[in-house]
Amino acid sequence: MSASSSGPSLRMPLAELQGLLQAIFQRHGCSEAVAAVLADNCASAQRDGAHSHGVFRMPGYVSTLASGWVDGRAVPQVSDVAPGFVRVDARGGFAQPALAAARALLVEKARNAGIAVLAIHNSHHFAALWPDVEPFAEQGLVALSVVNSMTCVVPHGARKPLFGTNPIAFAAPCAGHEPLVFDMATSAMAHGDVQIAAREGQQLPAGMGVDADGQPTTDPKAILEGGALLPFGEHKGSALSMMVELLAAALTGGHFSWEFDWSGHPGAKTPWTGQLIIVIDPSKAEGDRFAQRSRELVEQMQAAGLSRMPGERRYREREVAGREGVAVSEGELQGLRALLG
Ligand code: NDP
Ligand code: PYC
Repeated sequence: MSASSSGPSLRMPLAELQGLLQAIFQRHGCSEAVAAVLADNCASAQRDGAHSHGVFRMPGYVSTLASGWVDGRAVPQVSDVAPGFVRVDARGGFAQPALAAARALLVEKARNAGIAVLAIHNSHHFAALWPDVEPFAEQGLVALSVVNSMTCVVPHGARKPLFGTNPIAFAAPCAGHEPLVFDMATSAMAHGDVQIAAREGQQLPAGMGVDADGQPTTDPKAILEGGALLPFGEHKGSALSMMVELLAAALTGGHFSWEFDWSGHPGAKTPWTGQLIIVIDPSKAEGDRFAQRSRELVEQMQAAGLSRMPGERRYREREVAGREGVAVSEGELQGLRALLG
């Protein structure tokens, strides 16, 4: 179900796509509440052209649910552990419903204390990370999140894979502008994009990964079948990936990327790890100036010659989708309907 190999693109209303995805999640064992959160997340990724985590992911969600690896009906347990700290046990369910359950308390704490941390463990994250942070910036807050995934990245200078693709997402308000958001894997490429390239028979740029013998390769199948990805930016991306393991797993009480064994659950695709979110109320430092300063930064970057901000491609896709509907190929739509059974 890749973005471009499955026939001409149709356009459908966001609500219709959400409804279809929600029905699929419920059909495959999710509670209504969990299905609604996941459907919103996945449809939003598709709307924004974040194809490695849009409807492309639905067969993976379904096979994981069928394998019994994840609990689609889990009710997260939220603990108010300190003035600036919330913990959530996702109880073997997905991370997004855990965040949804803790969101109001987290925002209240960030507004009271100036900063608050949300530590989620016993959770599965199979999605893009920006949907987890962007809404905080829409409320005038600054947010940073990290999540670790599954072993498929060789740390810089090491001989075998250990880290996950471990993304970092950041969002900040900006006056007169959509929130400034970036969301990036700490691997040279997201695993999802390697899968898409493999399905489409495309080669990758040099420097993305190694084959089963540890030799550099541009063949996505060689990376997926016994090989591994590399961190982006050599030792620098590797250090960030190490930080993600520490914050998302060691600090939250979740699993490191190599600590779970899904071999007894054929079809399982979702990493069973942890997630950390830090939310800051910038009004505590600069009154109402932060968003204006953020705007000044953007203007200076543009004056320096920058023609594209991180997040801008998604906002452009979102705007088109708002007018014309969300792009879904015929093949993808057929695949989704087949998942309804
Ligand atoms: P990309 O490399 O495509 O993009 C990374 C960031 O850089 C985005 O914010 C993007 O903005 C921005 N960007 C891209 N090109 C430019 C440019 N030329 N100039 C300025 N900014 C630019 O993302 P990745 O492939 O690293 O990650 C893809 C997705 O995979 C992410 O959503 C990530 O969360 C997800 N992921 C999830 C994992 C999980 O465990 N759940 C694991 C790993 C990845 P824009 O969005 O506008 O393109
Ligand atoms: O694309 O690297 C990835 C990924 C891992 C888990 C979910 N997405």
